[in-house]
Amino acid sequence: MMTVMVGKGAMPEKRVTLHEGWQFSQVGRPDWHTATVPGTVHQDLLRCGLLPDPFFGVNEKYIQWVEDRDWAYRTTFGVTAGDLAYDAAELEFEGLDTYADVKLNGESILQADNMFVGYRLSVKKWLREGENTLEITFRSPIKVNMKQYKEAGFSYPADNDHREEKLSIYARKAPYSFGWDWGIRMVTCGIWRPVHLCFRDRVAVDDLYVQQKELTDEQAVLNCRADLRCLKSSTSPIYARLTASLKGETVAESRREVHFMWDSLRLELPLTIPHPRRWMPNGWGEPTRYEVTLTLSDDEQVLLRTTRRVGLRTVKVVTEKDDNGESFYFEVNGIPMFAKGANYIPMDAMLPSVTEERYRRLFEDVKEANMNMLRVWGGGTYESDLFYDLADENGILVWQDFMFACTTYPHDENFLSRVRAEAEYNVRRLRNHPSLAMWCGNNEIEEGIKYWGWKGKYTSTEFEQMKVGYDKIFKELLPSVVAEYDPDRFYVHTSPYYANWGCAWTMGVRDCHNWGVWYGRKTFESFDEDVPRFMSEFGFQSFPEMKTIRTFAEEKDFELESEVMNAHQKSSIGNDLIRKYMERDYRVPDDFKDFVYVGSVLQGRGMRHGMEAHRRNRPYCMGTLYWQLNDSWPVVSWSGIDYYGNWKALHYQARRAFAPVIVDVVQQDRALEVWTISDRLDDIKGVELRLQLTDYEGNVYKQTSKKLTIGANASSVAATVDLTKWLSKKKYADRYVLVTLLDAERRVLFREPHYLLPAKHLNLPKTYVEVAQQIGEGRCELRLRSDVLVRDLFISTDIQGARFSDNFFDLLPGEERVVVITSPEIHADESINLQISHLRATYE
Ligand code: NHV
Repeated sequence: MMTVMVGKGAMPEKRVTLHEGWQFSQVGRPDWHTATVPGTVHQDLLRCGLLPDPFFGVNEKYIQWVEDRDWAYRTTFGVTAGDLAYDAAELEFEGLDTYADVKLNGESILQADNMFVGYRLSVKKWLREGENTLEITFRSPIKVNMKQYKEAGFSYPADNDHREEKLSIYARKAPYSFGWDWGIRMVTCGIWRPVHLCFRDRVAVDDLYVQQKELTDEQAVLNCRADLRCLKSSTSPIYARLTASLKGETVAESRREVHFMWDSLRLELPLTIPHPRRWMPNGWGEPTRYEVTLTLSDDEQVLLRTTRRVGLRTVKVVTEKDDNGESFYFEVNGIPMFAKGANYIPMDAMLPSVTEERYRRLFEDVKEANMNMLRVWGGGTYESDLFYDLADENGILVWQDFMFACTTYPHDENFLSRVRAEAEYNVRRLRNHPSLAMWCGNNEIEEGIKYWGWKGKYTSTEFEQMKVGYDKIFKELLPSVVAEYDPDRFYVHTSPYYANWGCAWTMGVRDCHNWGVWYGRKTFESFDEDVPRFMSEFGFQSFPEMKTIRTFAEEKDFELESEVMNAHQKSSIGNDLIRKYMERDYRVPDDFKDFVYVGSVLQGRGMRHGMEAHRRNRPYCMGTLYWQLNDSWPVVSWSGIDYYGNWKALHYQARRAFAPVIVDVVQQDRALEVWTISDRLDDIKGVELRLQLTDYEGNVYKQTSKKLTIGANASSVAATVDLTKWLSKKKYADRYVLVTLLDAERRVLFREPHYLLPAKHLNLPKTYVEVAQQIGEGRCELRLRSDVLVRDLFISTDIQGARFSDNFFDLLPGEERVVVITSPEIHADESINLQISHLRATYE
């Protein structure tokens, strides 16, 4: 029996998560199993032993049946009389994947159809005191969308969708889960984000938008807009108090008394922060954040409180026509910023398994590599709140794609309304983040329409309709949503904007995906010539290291084209291209493990060549984002960090190429042009640049040095060397130029060898690397030394995910180098297994 409290005062908001007691079942079967929420059906099946490890061997093919079935989830939860005394009870789903029919106590309350939106439902009328039942049926996206596919009479381009019937385009569901050229196909379903039940009195805050109106050294003027919903009309007022605070200290405040007379009310409150501290991107200073808190109270107590962490900064995307075409760069706090970073893909094929710790670690990896930008690429998801919080906290700007990639999409009314809902939801969710730099409609769809031969593949009506749909979604719908909800943020309908790597003259216009290296088989040196205004994608594949390969393959599979390796190489031309490029610059090892190692060196050095060319060419080129930062399962791919968090050579090389101050040597056969490049905001005075012609034992034959000032936020030629005066060409194989940059306090800013020939032509010496280990709890310190130069030294351990302070570097003759390995699996009393690889050890 329900008790009704009479004349009660309003109560503070109560929020409970509904993550307990869930069970799942295949629809039509009697057996129910324990489920985890948030989660996916694949994770649940795995935990119950009903699926083999999808990442192992060729198991991908044994899990495909899951997508064709419907899956049911259910739980029960208790509600008290006190809960029911609240004015409102709301059920909040942050994400349902994807076609979900939700029933509460047998009553149908929601038919969800978009993984990318959250749902809030007013449920008080269906709740009862005691036990309540929540049931969700996830209908197979294959079955749901097959109908549309059959009706359409043609198949959309969607080449990355690894099933004969291309259905992914009909579902508003992460495109990569249908397969990608680095992705396992796992068409998931489930309650993939948190579920809450919220009880509130009088008032709810649907949204709090903190808009920056003005930012100068003197003050920041903010306008905060709260969308309030009245849950019960009353004549007594509600008091709104808005504060901004920095490290716990209130720096601005405003108050308002609100009288509710309608269902909803938009409350606008200004805040003026004196002498604001700016949010700065990584490398330029602190990403300072203020806390803006809205507190709503009645005469007696606080009803609810909601906080946003905001950063005060300006970000302008500058696109100006000039003689070369059109620029594209980010001006942050009024200063042109060279963007350094990578393209981010979802961190897992089973997204809910990504823990906070994994997200944190990824952002450490990004920050440590001197990056200041990530592009959240359009074939994945709009990321979790935590992701953007971490971007804010670490000073990493985010280029945010809407989730459309590499294919055209339908544009019927139903589809468009789902897209609108998703755009509104996510723009409102993300717009308060200082890290959010821009919106982009899609990945490579216009490029596809123009260059990927779709015109010839479809009838003229089909093709014209695809173009109509393109304009509707990317040139009308999405920009109108951005203009309405996030008017201060830049929007562009696609990436790349215009530049196409197959068409050199277009490269002068805005951002470019340069796949001339890799697909176009162009040399890494072509990066010196093919310089765009902003490189938003360029990449080269490599295998993950052996300890990652061992997680999915056995010794018998260790062959490039074995069935298991091929199941983990989704690019049909991948192995061939890796070998072709390796042949150009390296001695290609016969041994599989050596091939894997040299492949990583190849990718790292080749990609670094591009990053340096892009930085050198500033301000013409103002950004470089490598493809791709991470992996969603253990696989051969373009990534710099593998699924288990191990950095490939690429990520170490990116860290070097992206250091605030670098030296970049450009060789024209018999001359060196030595550049200094700095992203620092101060001039660096009293710097010494030293160039030493050295042999592999460390003997110096020639040297030159120069004192200089490195200009702020710029690149320039610091020195040139006429090699004909230094050595004959015959000696190129036996010498290198050691490049050192010392600051005024004689600290090393940069120190690395420049080789005069490709690695395969060098007479590298055979050597033995001495290694001393000092082990402590969680940490192992290595001291490495060799009498002669060691090139591309790679230290590996069996410890999955161990972190290395450095790796894939050249050990200079006679110099000791300290490398620290950290992992919770390292224990003071146990020595660890180490393997040392280097280039000279891969051939006789
Ligand atoms: O193939 C690697 C990556 C993809 O994973 C991802 O979709 O947006 N890649 C390649 C290209 N774009 C992307 C460009 N691809 C081509 C363009 C034109 C001809 C051939 C390939 C990413």
